[in-house]
Amino acid sequence: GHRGLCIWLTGLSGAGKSTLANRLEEELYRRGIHTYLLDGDNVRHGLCADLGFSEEDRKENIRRVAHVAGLFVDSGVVVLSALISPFESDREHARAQFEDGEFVEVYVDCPVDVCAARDPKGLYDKAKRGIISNFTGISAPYEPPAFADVTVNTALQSVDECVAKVMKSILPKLGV
Ligand code: GGZ
Repeated sequence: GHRGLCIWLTGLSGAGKSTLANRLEEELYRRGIHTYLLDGDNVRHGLCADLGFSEEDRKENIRRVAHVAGLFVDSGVVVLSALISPFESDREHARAQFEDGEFVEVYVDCPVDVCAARDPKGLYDKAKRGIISNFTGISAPYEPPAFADVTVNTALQSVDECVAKVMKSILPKLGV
């Protein structure tokens, strides 16, 4: 069997966290590794349905997801978390839930202009017009990670290249 692991993806809306997480799940599945994806979009419909986008609510969102991720990791599952998680302090709190080597922080880096040009859900447009407030990168902060274990740049690298780079760093930690 393999060890449990938390792969924590952080980055702006539209940076490619969900895309990367889904591709990583496929790669891990092919190797017989059991995964579970905790996606911001998804948990905010259930576990975190009562939370908005204030600093306090984002902090609570990350706390809950990190806690659930810890339960999964204890059971031997590889958890992928795909939350913007804009604050370093919250990401470090998440990291502190895990043993050394059980937490991999992946910075899904992409310039805000590129994310805003992609704008798959039209949210950047709404944020710029003031229809959505507290929008990360436009009207709310994002603190780039200082402690990322891996960084991928989705504006410069293909999805395949990003997947390969992350896989290279996590496979040794799985003991496979
Ligand atoms: C940021 C927002 C906001 C605001 C709605 N700010 O790209 P998406 O649409 O599908 O994913 C984003 C998601 C962010 O939720 P997270 O749980 O990842 O955020 S955090 O870690 O900061 O708690 C975006 C959508 O929700 N969305 N309003 N104001 N993103």
